[in-house]
Amino acid sequence: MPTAIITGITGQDGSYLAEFLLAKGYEVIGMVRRSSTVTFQRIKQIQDDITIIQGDLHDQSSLVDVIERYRPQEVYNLAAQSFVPTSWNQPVLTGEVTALGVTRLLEAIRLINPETRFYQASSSEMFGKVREVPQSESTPFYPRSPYGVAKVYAHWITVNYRESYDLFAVSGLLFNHGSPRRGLEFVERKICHGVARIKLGLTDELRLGNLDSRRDWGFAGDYVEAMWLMLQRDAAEDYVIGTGVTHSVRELCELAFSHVGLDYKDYVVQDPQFYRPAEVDILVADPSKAIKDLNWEPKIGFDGLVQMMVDEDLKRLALEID
Ligand code: NAP
Ligand code: G4F
Repeated sequence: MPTAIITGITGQDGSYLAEFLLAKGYEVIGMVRRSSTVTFQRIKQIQDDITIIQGDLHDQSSLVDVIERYRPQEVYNLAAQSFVPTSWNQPVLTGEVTALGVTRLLEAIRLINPETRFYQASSSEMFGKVREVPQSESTPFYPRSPYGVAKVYAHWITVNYRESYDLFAVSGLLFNHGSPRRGLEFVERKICHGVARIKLGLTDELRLGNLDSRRDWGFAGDYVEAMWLMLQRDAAEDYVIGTGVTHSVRELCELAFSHVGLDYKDYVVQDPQFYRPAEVDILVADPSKAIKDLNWEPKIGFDGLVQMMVDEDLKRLALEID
């Protein structure tokens, strides 16, 4: 039975990846940071099937301890300060966790178990002020936030450890992916959750920022399969993962509201507090390398994702009201 360690297992992607690896017969070890309250909401359905161990990307010795104890075949580094606006308020913390945390983990692997295969959760935010459309593995980076800058560092340190020490270390350049488990602060969940609250009469407005930026949104459950596929290859290479289709935040609003028979123009209020100091205007993936090498394709598109998220929030909120 292969052993995999997932950092960030309590997050959206961590929960889907853990379920995916359990179904493949892996022993799954989830690294979680200490907190004063339980953060296991997304993994409560599999808690008896996984092992939880404490560790923090800030703390080198905790990472050494995790690798030493389990000597895993695969490590998936999904942990990060992952919310872009927070990275302007907490740029040093974002650099410590999202950038330097990756070096700490790679050092632990290099020193203790260099046979471990390593996946780094890189981001389309690295393309930022895009140099070409669509974005592929060869598109130059131009990050627009401290988060994007930290992810560029994390990407290159992953490449550098591969080239310097011959580690099997890969960087997955993933475009936006959501799900009913997405954090409430990210725009697609904020909109779908807001639509459900409005439909159920719990509120009568939704305050958003820039409606004109465009993203390539897919379903998180599809994307964790691509992470695993990257680590099953003969050679370590980096891959862009996305749907190849882009939509504006406004289009997302139109679709989510119309799914429950409402018009977004009656409810959405633009609020300057949600504008960013520097925006990423358009992201759209060229996933052709992943389609060819990994035989990977997204199963759920934009419409299916938005409808699934609205329906799930309607169901959950209706139960809470009861
Ligand atoms: P998420 O839901 O925000 O989860 C982040 C995870 O990181 C949580 O489990 C969190 O733990 C953990 N974490 C934060 N700081 C930590 C620290 N110092 N030490 C250990 N763990 C820490 O993010 P996600 O959407 O699942 O994304 C997973 C990864 O993919 C992230 O690296 C993100 O930047 C990247 N990414 C995401 C997308 C996307 O669209 N979802 C696209 C490209 C790349 P707590 O539960 O304790 O907070
Ligand atoms: O949902 P967002 O906060 O996602 P963003 O900034 O694209 O980052 C997400 O995707 C990245 C991959 O590209 C990940 F690496 C990262 O960890 C995260 O998962 O914002 C999307 C767009 C932005 O242009 C933003 O300005 O939506 C716009 N937006 C408009 N109103 C809003 C809002 N974003 C948020 N969060 N909240 C709003 O009210």
